[in-house]
Amino acid sequence: MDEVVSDVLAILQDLKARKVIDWPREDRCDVLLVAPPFPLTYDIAAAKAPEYSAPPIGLAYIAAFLRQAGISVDIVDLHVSGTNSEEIVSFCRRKEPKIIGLTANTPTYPNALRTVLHIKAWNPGITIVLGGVHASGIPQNCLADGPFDFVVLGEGEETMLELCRHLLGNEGRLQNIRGIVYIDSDGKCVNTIPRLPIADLDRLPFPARDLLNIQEYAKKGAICTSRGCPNNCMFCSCNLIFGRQYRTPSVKRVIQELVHLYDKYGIYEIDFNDDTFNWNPDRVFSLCNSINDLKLKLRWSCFCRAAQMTPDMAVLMQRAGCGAVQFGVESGSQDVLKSIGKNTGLRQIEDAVSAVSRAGIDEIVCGIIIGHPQDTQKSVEDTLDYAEHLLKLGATRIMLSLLTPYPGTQAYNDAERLGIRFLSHDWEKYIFSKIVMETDNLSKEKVRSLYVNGLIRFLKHEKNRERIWRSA
Ligand code: B12
Ligand code: SF4
Repeated sequence: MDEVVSDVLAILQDLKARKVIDWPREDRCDVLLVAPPFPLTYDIAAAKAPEYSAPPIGLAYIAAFLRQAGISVDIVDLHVSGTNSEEIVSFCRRKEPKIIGLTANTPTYPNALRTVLHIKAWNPGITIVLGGVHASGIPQNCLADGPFDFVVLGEGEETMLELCRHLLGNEGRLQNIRGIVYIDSDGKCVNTIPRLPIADLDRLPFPARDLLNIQEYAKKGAICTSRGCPNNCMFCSCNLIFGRQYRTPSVKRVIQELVHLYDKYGIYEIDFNDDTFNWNPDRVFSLCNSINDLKLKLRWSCFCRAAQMTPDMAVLMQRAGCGAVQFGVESGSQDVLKSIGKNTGLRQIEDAVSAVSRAGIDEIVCGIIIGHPQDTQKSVEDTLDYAEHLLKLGATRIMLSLLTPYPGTQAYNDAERLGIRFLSHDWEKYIFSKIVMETDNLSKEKVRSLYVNGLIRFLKHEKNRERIWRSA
């Protein structure tokens, strides 16, 4: 059957080359953006699991920016279309792109690589650009893997546009495009000058959700109302993407996007994907007041910093439709919090959880990490006790993770000094629930038993509650 299909395609290609027929313009694109499938370390049914079913909003931003500049572009999310990275070739045959742009975080990187190997086997001449957090952490390693031609570092809209203009229309010089890494004709790795973050986020068009089958995702309403986080927690990769400068579009622009989501897609359940939604309290007040004044009926979730949370803020957020808040608590030991650069006090965390609970926000998720370099058996046990205490204060779920030193983070770059010993560089295992490292204080066996004990302890608690995190 495959042979018949490729014969027919070959005949069609030939007729097209001789201008006997022309394929409709909208089926072709110059740039095809691809999200790889999740690794099989996730449940085979991960494609349908609500907690992982989210649109690749980064690619949708890039697509909208390119399209606005007149470049034809499409997106394919191989994750929702199944788990087979070979499928990409049939898309490429149809779309005939000149440039393929892939996104990857660390666990999806191996599948991004597999996907590209299929593409290059089909067409060795096609240009492949890799973006996203993994490549931003270790660009040289990704290029050394072979099939990628360029890595785009961090925030990708402007860089990808300049790169596409250069590749498609020979505009500008490659060396002058900020924020890219590539191997030049002498085999030298070139790392161009870093790109400055986009100052005016109102300039960005809304993500091109029309290029995604948005209704297929459980978390259809993903939206970013800010970029960047001024903190520098040693395990976190966020700064690799949007940097440490906290930037926001205007409240008016955010409201327009919320209205657009409802008018165009009927979406009113929103996940604010911001790294730190409440970094600027004035903005939170202003946004929530606008939602309330306009009587927008929304139900939303966000990631907040405990240190910035106040009772007034929590009440206003609840009135504006906030149904779930997640705090990165990380540890119940003040010394460990200090050592990881968290800049939050235990008292602030307790006050924040109590305030959000009293305000009547249904879901309060507290993220805890086990295995920090300074962690000992005692500090982890204290942390588990502390998490139990937070449940008593109103937290509804403890999300327990293992420290995972993602490429480009301080935990990764300074691993030796911090006493981190890598046990695996199988990136598919970098999902917070597999042991990929150990320290002098905590062997992998010790970490495993503490982690399992913690899971059992909190599972029991969750079972007693009938709330399910954002998955309705
Ligand atoms: C919301 C979120 C989720 C959601 C939705 C994910 C999604 N599909 O968007 C859910 C809950 C599903 C999720 C799951 C996970 N997540 Co998550 N998530 C986030 C969060 C908070 C926001 C993501 C987002 O919307 N970003 C906004 C968009 C616009 O940014 P972006 O996608 O990075 O795209 C920009 C650039 O990276 C670049 N770019 C990206 N791709 C490309 C491609 C090309 C060609 C170009 C040129 C540029 C480019 O340009 C874009 C626009 O500027 C980030 C933190 C963060 N700041 O990114 C963590 C983050 C991405 N998640 C992380 C992790 C670890 C996970 C999980 C592994 C957790 C787990 N235990 O399973 C899973 C992985 C799921 C998977 N297989 O992909 C880590 C990734 C670290 C790493 N090195 O891999 C992050 C960075 C958090 C952190 N603190 O470190 N996540
Ligand atoms: S963990 Fe949270 S507060 Fe710390 S750097 Fe990352 S996004 Fe910012």
